[in-house]
Amino acid sequence: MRALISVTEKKDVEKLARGLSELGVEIVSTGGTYKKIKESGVDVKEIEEITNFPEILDGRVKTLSPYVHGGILYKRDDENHKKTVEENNIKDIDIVVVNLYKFEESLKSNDVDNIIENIDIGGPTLIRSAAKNHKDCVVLTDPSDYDEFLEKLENNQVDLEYRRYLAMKAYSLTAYYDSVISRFFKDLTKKESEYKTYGLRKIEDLRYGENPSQKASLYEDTYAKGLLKDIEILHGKAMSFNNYNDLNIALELAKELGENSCVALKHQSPCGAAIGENAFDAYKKAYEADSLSIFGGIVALNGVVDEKTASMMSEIFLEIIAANDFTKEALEILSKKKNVRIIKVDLSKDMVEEDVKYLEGKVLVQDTDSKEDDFEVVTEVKPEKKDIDDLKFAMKVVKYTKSNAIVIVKDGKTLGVGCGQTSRIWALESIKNNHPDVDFTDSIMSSDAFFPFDDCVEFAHKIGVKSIIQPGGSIRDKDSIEKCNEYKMSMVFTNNRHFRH
Ligand code: 93A
Repeated sequence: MRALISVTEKKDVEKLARGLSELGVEIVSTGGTYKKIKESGVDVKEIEEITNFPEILDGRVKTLSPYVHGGILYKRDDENHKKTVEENNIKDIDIVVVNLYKFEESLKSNDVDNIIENIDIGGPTLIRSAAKNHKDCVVLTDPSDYDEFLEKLENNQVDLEYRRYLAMKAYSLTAYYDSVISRFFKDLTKKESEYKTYGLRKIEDLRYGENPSQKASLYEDTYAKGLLKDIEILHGKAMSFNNYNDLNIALELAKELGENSCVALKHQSPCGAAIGENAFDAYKKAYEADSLSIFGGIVALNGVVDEKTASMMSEIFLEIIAANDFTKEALEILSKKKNVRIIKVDLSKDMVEEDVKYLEGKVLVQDTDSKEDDFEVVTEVKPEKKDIDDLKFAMKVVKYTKSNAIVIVKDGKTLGVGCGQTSRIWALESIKNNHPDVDFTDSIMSSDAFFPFDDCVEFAHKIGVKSIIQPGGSIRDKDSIEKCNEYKMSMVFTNNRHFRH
C-alpha cells in the first residue's frame, strides 16, 4: 500500500506517518511535508520519484501529474484501467492525506497577489480525485481522523461506509474552500452571479425585499427537502419576499394540523386556524375565527379547494391561497381575481430539518422544533375527553405563533391569537382587547412557554377558559397549578417549549 501525504497543517503528521509506516505502508510526500516526516526518522519518498518531474512554477505544479492522479483514480477491478496503468508505469496510491493552503488566513494580508498565491490547486485536486475513487483510495483531510483511521486500518475495518464518510468530509472541505475563494472574487468584481457563494443557486430576483428599499432574490438549496420545494404557482402575480416568508409558516402549520385544516396568516403569525369536517368547513371556521385580520392575508388549506370553498374565498381579498389541489371549477372562480396567487402544494411532503439564520457576522443553525409534546395532566380536574383534541390543536397553533404567544380555541377553531408581545400576560390580554365581542366561555388556552406567575390563569378564568395547555417549567408552576385547582380548571404540561422569534 502507498500513501501520499501533502499537508500545510502539519499537526500530528509525524505520528500518522509513523503509524502508517509501521503497518507497512510506503509514504510519498511533497516538499515541506517530506522534510517534516524525514526529520522524524520515518521512511519517506519524494513526490518527484512518482511524477518523474520536478516541482515547478514555485510549487504551483507539484502533484498535478497523470502519474499521481492515475494512481489514485484507476478502478482496481477494471481490467482496462489495470492494463492502462501497467502500460504507463503508474503506481497505485491507496491513501491520500491532504489539507489545504491556508487561504482564509491569507485574506488578512489584504495583498491580492499573496492571497491568489494561496489558492491551493493541487491539494483540492488530490482530495477530489481520492474522494471520487473512495472505494479504492481512502482520503483523509482532517488531522482529528488520523488516530481512528490507523486503528481501522490495523483492524481491517476500512469499509465502504467509513470511506463514504471520509469522502463526504473531503467534498465538504473543498466546497467550503471554494466558497471562501468565490467570496473573495465577489469582492473584487461588481458583476452579480447566479450562485450565492455559500452553495445556493439563484432562482429569481424578487421585486424587492421585506421593504421596497431592500433588494432581494430567491435561492434554492438543491438538496434540502421542504414544503416550498416543488410548489406550483397556478395563477397570479409573482410571489414577493414577504409572501414566501409568510407562506412558509402557514404551510408548516397546515401540515402539522393535518387533513381538513386551514390556516389564515398575517405577518408571521396565524390570525385564524381551524380543523373542519371537510375543506370548506375548515376554511369557513378559519375565516370566522378573525374575519377582520384575514383580509389581505395568506390562506393555507390542507385539502382540496372546491367550487363552494372558492366562492367563499373570493368574497374577500387574499394575497395567497395555497392548497393540496383545486378543482377545475374552483380554479375558474379564483382565477378571475387578478391579484390573488393560487398555489398548489403537496403537504404530504417531508419538512426541512434545519433552521438557519444569518446574523451580523455569525450564523445560527438549529434543528427544527419537531420534538413531540408530552401530555401530562397536573391538576385535580382532568380535561374532558372531548377537549383533548382542542388542547393539542391549541398547542400546535401557538407553536407557529410569534412569542410571547397565547392562543385560545374552541371546537377546533381559534377564538383569538395573542402574538409577539414582550410580556406573556399582554399576549393574553391582547386577545380579549382585540376580540371584545367574542364569548370565551368553556374555551381552551395554550401558551408557547411557561407562566412566570399565576396572573395568566387568573385572567383566563375571568374570561371563561376552562382548560390550559402549556410547557411548564417555571419555578412558580405550583402557583399556576394551585390557581387552576382553586377555579376547578384543568391544566396540561407538555414539557416542551415552543418559542418562535
Ligand atoms: O501549489 S499547488 O496548488 N499545486 C500542487 O500541485 C500541489 N500539490 C499539493 N498546491 C499543491 N499541494 C498542496 O501543498 C497541498 O494541498 C498541501 O496543502 C501543500 C503541502 O505542501 P508542502 O508539503 O510543500 O508543505
